[in-house]
Formats: sequence, structure tokens, C-alpha cells
Amino acid sequence: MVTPKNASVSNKNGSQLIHEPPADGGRMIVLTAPLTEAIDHAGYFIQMAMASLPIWMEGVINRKYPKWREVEHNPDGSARYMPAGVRLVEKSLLRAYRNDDVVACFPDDLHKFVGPRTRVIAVSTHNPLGVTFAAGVYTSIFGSSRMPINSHYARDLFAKIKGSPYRENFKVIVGGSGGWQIIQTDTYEELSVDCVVEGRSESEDTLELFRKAIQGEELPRRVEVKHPMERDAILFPDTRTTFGVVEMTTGCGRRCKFCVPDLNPQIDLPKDKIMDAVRANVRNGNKQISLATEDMFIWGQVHTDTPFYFPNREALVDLYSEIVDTPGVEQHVLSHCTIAPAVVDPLLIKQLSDKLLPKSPIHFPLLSSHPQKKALAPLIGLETGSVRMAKQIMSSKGVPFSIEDWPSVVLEGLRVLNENNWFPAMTLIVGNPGETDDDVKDTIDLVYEIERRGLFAFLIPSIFTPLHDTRMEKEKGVTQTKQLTPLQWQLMMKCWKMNLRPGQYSWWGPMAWRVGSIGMWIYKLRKLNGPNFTWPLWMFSGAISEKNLQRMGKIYRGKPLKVKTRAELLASLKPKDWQYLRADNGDLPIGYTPSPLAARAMAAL
Ligand code: B12
Ligand code: SF4
Repeated sequence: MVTPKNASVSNKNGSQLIHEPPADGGRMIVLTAPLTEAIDHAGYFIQMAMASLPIWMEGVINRKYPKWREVEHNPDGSARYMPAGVRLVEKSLLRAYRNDDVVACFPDDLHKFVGPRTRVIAVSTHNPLGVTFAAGVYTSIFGSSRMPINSHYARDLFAKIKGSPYRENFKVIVGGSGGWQIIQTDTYEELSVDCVVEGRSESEDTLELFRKAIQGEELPRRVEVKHPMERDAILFPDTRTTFGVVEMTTGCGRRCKFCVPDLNPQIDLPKDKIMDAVRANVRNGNKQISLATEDMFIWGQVHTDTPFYFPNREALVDLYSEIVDTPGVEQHVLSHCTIAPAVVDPLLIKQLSDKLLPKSPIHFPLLSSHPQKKALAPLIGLETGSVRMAKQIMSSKGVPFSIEDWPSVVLEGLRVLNENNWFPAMTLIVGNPGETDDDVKDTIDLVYEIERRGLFAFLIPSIFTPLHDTRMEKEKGVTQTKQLTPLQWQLMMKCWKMNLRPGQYSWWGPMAWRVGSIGMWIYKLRKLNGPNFTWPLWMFSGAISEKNLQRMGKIYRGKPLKVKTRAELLASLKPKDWQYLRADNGDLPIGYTPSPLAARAMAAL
């Protein structure tokens, strides 16, 4: 056991700093997370950008958000806010340990809490090595796929832990949704990690692991712990979380093959506990709340007599109303959802918009019809426009509608969303195993159809990444951007070209993009991404028109799609599902009679 009198650590420049160990000998259990995952200002987008941009582009973030590294502390130096995952580990541990034994702190404050008494440092991480979808692809387009900004800061945290003068005294346990990346890349030694936990901290197995670590027993490299099956077994934070994240559901139920969260049981969490956690955030100075979910629309309809894909309008509007009406909640941000519910119940979308838009911090001046130009931007999976591909990887993504109608569901859903000032970020997967040029063309068709109809979503293409534990874990994806075909590149660049539409309102906007992208291509991207990238980049830059590029045979411009209307989509549902439709939305199939529940809800209006 090492108990040095003067702890010696290095600063960023490598010079030695000498400081005394914490006066109280440090905390027995110290919880932390990479700085880039803990910051809670500037909204979700800053963290998403830092997960996707390579470290050499950090200057862009520094210029846009010069104060992004400034964090808030409690009077004792612990972190004022931490990602929800850290808060739940803390809450779970406090069932067995005293308050004085456990602390959650920012990486730069580790030296204040790690001392001779420390037996465990527990790290929660979302995406430590940047090997997940979307994050990997953008860093690899711009350079190194191994070092997104977030990954740099995650490594910096692990280096601090590795360099601790007390390292021999404590175990390092990592958990969170990105822990698998350490397992898959076998970076235990490099990062100085003893054990990676997969699963939730509430589990008894997690507590047992901490007990072992505190006793100084050897830990297994990898531990899989059980997910609670009951809604009451899920804990809630009673302190402040980054971005005011409070869990709303676990699992999903649509069973997409590439999906990790869907492997968890489908649970919607009790409203009173959600509200307690919202109030706890506000009490601790948070003005923003966001409910974490894979699909907000299943809440209130899990294990009821109605299938979960027919949303419970009243329950959802009630929950969200109470949240945004909570004194002290100034901002509310949506996380994830699916698109079929917008087709099933457009009035739900309208009622949610009426409640949520006034508290949304997101403004899209050129898109929104709201008087203050506010908008809602949840994350929705589009993934592919190819019905053939969709059948293989996500056959229930659009239920209650048939996956055969997926392009119609996307277009119709987006129409409803846009009409209510929802402009979602929609993810697309490029390079699915077995994806052919025809599949990519089908997706390009859908993207052009979105444009043709004047609809708007931020289209975020990512390269297929076989995620650990999913049913596609063993499948092989594209590993280098050079492997992408011209059509796959074109799809990616068309998406980004469309995303920039609302930004191009000044005379200099389009010009800057044209010159900037061609300049980047000449300087770096040409070599990195290979010849298939060339024409899609010219298309993206806008320097040659798409018409001309098509005439030159360099790009494929999507063909118009024939799609179903909402009425046609509803008529195509299985007749046994008609009863769950709400008459106040119109477009009802002939022969419709409401379910007793839907009838009661209608009568109550
Ligand atoms: C909110 C959220 C965000 C927010 C806020 C994140 C934050 N810093 O708080 C934003 C929008 C910024 C974000 C960004 C990204 N996200 Co995100 N996000 C989520 C979401 C919806 C909820 C996360 C959450 O807080 N859950 C609630 C907490 C309590 O759960 P938890 O963190 O998993 O913690 C539990 C366990 O993991 C465990 N645990 C956690 N830490 C530890 C530590 C120890 C030691 C132990 C023992 C256990 C343990 O116990 C907790 C429960 O008790 C999840 C989906 C989901 N439902 O989880 C996606 C999710 C985690 N995100 C994902 C991704 C891909 C990203 C991005 C890479 C996307 C991108 N390209 O930009 C970035 C990365 C950001 C970064 N900084 O690196 C993926 C993760 C995939 C992966 N890593 O394999 C998920 C699963 C979404 C998905 N459907 O795929 N995200
Ligand atoms: S809809 Fe989203 S969360 Fe649900 S299974 Fe599919 S990918 Fe996963």
C-alpha cells in the first residue's frame, strides 16, 4: 500500500506539481466522468459535436464556446452536476455507504478527493474511444477515427487516474453506455482500468463488485450485471444531472437488430419519481430538463391493453405539461422518439407543441412558424430508405404500419412534425451489411423526396458499426471511409448539403461553404477519403450544379417517390388495430369503431 507524504502529479505541460494529499485522506469511493461528457451548458449539440469532431478541430469549439471548460462546484469542491449515469451510481452506492465515503467530482478535481483512503475510482462514460456510430465516421472523414475531442478528454481522465500516486491502493471500475468500447479494444492496461461493468448500477451485483474492490480483492475484467425488471427498482437522481437528464423509459420494443437500448426491458417509469427528480434538479440550480428515453411515445402505454405503438395522448401531455409548468424549469429539450406515432396521432404532436415550444431553447428562424421561432428537435432513426434493407434490420420500426410503407411513414410523419415546428435530427446508417447500390439509391430517392416536398430534418448519416451485444454484433461494416462507394458518399454529402439549407441565408454563406469545402479537399480530404469522395464533394460544395453533375454521369439524382397519404396508411393497418385510432385526427378507415378506451377518451373531451 502506497501512502506518499507529498503527492506528485504532472500538469498538462509535463512539469511536476507537488501538493499535499487531501486532509481527510480522500474519499473511499470517487466517481467521475470525462469533462466533455459532464459539461452542461450550450445544450446537447456541444457534446454531440465533441463526440464527432477530431481533436485537431477543438479550436472550432473553443471559438464558438470560449467558456465551455468552466464548470460549477459545490462548496466542498465536488461537482455541482454530473451525467445521470454518475448520479445513479452515486445513489446506488449511498444505499450501502455513508455520504462521507462517496463523492462525484470533475476530472480536474480528482486530486482533491483521491488520497490514501481511496479504494475505488468509478468512471461513467458514454463514448470514451469514439468507436460508436456517427461519432467515428466524422472524425474519420476529417482525419483520425481514433481521437474525437471527447475521446481525447476521456483519455486525459484515464491518464490522470493512472498517474495518481495512490494508484496501487484503488481499483478503477468503468461503467456506462460506452464501457463496451474498452472491452472491445482491450485497452484495460493502456487506460489503467481494472474492470468494466455492463449494466445498471442498481443491481446487487454492482454493489458486490464495489465491496470486493474496497476489500482489495481481484476484480474480473468484465462483469455483466442484471437490468432491473420492475419499474420500482430503477433509482432516480436527487441531485443535479448534466442537462437535467431524468430517465423516462428503458428499452423500446421495436426490436431493431442493430440497437443496444432495445435489449433492455421495456419499462415506463412512474410519474411521481420522474417529477421528484425534476424538482431535485431545479432545487440544485438546474433550469433545464430533458427526459431520457429511446421513444418518448411509449410512456404511459407500456403493458396496458393498448399496444405500445398507439401513444397514450392524455398521459403524455399531462406528464410533459407538469414538467414544463414546474416553477424553475426554464428550458426543456426532447431526447429520442420514433416517427410512426406522428402519423398515428397528429393531435398529440400538436398538443405537445403547444406545451413544449415556449420552453424550448432551440430556435430555427428560417424554419419555424412559432412567433419566437422556437422549434423542437428530437432524435429519430430513419436509418434507410430501402424497404428491402429495412425488412432485414428493423422490420418493426414503423409499427403499426407495415415496413413495406416505411418511406411513406417517414414522409407523412415528417410532414406532421414540421407542421408543428418539430424539426428532428434523423440518423441514417450507411454501409449496412449486404447493402447494394440499389439500396443506397432507394435512400437517396427518399432524401430527394424530403427536399422536393420542402420538408426538413437534420439528416445525420453514420457508417454501420456493429455494436456490442446487439443481434448484428458479428456483422462486418465499413471500417475506413476509403471503402465507401460513390453512391454512399453521395448520400452522406447530400444529407449534409440539405442540413445546411437553413444556414444559407446570407450572400457569403454558400460562397464560404464552396470555397471552404474545396479548399479542405485539396488540402487533406482528397488523400484521406479516396477517389469515390471527389464528385460527391463537388456536389456538396455547390460549385457545379447537381443537374450538370448528373449530366456528366457523376451523381445519381433521386427519382420521385409514389407514397401513401395518411388516410391510405391508416386504411392499410390491420383491421384489429383500427379500434385504437383516435377519431379527432380524421382520415379514419371505413368500418372504424373505437376501442372502449379511445371512446371514453373522446367522450371526456
Ligand atoms: C441523454 C443522452 C445523451 C445526451 C446527454 C449525455 C450526457 N452527457 O448526459 C447527449 C445528447 C449530449 C448525448 C450525446 C451522445 N450520445 Co447519447 N444518449 C443519451 C440517452 C438518451 C440517455 C443517457 C442517460 O443519461 N441515461 C440515463 C442514465 C441513468 O443511464 P446510463 O448513463 O446508461 O447509466 C446507467 C448504467 O449505464 C450504469 N452506469 C453508468 N455509469 C456507470 C459507472 C459505473 C462504474 C457503473 C458500475 C455503472 C454505471 O448505471 C446507470 C443506471 O443505474 C442514451 C440512451 C439511453 N436510454 O440510455 C443515449 C446514448 C447513451 N447515446 C449514444 C450516443 C451514440 C451518443 C453520441 C455518441 C451521439 C453523437 N454521435 O453525437 C453522443 C456522445 C456524447 C459524448 N459526450 O460523448 C448511444 C450510446 C451508444 C454507445 N456508446 O455504444 C445511446 C445508447 C443512444 C442509442 N440509442 O444508441 N447523449
Ligand atoms: S426504434 Fe430506436 S430505440 Fe427502438 S429498437 Fe429501433 S433503434 Fe432501438
